[in-house]
Amino acid sequence: MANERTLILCKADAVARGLVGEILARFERRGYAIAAMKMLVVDEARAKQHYAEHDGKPFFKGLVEYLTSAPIVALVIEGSDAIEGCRASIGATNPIKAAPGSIRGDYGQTIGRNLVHGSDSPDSAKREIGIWFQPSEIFARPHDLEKWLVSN
Ligand code: D4T
Repeated sequence: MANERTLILCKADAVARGLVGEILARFERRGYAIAAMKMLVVDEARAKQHYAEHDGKPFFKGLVEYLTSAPIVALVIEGSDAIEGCRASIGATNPIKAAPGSIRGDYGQTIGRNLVHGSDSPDSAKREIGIWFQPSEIFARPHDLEKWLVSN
């Protein structure tokens, strides 16, 4: 088990359809913490940088258009084995193949509108978090949770 941070994007369809709360609730209820979060409109350069590994593929242009088409919510999610765990919660890339109970399996129909992105490896997570967040925008997980549950 490793404490990991992963980059999550609630893409344009997730925001437009009002599913951000539902998506974040799933991560939080699994016990992962939100370490960073922002809503933004993505410019083409950042979208291309994020999806650089797919440059040249037939779906690349549509992917960049989709990511830049409307506001998204970007997050850093933290927890034990968060990279693999969040990928499991998100489900297979193509929603039609994603297991019921996963985000894509419950809310998605097509691969071109698959709602959420999650980093797929520690190297990707490091690279992607650097694209979307400054170090000063990322916060430590609360280790003093008791303080927020009890009032005096
Ligand atoms: P992301 O990166 O968005 O979390 O998706 P995955 O990690 O699950 O899948 P991916 O990197 O292989 O694909 C990135 C992105 O491209 C879209 N896509 C992918 C598409 O529109 N057509 C395709 O044939 C493929 C393979 C969907 C996700």
